[in-house]
Amino acid sequence: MERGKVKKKEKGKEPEREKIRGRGKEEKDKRKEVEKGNEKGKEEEKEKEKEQFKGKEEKEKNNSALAKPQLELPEKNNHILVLGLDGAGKTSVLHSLALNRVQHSKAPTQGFNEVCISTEDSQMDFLEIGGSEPFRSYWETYMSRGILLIFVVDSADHNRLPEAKKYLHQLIETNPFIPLVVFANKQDLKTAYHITDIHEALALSEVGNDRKMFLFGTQVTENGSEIPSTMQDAKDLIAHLAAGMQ
Ligand code: G3D
Ligand code: MG
Repeated sequence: MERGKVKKKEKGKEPEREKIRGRGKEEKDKRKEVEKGNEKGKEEEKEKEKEQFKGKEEKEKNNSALAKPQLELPEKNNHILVLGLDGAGKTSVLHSLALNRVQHSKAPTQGFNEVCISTEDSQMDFLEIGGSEPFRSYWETYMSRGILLIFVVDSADHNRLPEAKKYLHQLIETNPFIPLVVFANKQDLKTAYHITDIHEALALSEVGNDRKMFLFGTQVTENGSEIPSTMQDAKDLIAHLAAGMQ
């Protein structure tokens, strides 16, 4: 069984929004991704994509849903938030976690992406909020409602690490107990900082004694290849943490 749902709305001064949902199940040959683009100030669609995601026939069923800017902000309280500066690799990492296969993003996220990953034991609702300036104002709004924060950084983007650090610390100050999982992404790049340097650059020793904090080096390289074991480990941990926060 598979389902797809596209929802798009636009209103007033709100940023352009669009919502895409795609769900894949165990069927090996089926892959589905629905993607639409919409731009503020324009009434016409800018892009529309459909692609079938292939659900992996292992122990789990993967349901993925992506959303771009949408008028009605997701109201759920149990989101796993995926935040970080634009270009860090949030969407790529999310797609890859959902499919257990490397899947690069196709375009910068202009709003929100919701991705639901279901396993036999649990369901995880991820919410990625775009990392470019116009969307950062939404980050804090969601912090109080999130159950887990995944913060993604581009380990090779040395110049913007201070900015990433600033936002990360602003965010976690608003929610002293939310567990934090940091993805030091793009470890495949030669210039990428090692995770120990990322730990220091982001001042992760200062995230608070009462907070669970984990740091993973991740990479999303060749499309279609299996995700690295570190990412699988991260996914398992996220499922465990999320289950503990429900
Ligand atoms: P974002 O959602 O945080 O904004 P994206 O980031 O997932 O859209 O990724 C931004 C760019 O980084 C994309 O390239 C994507 O393919 C690339 N990328 C993501 N993860 C990795 C990684 O681990 N290693 C490398 N080398 N590249 C990665 P484009 O070219 O589309 O901008
Ligand atoms: Mg994105």
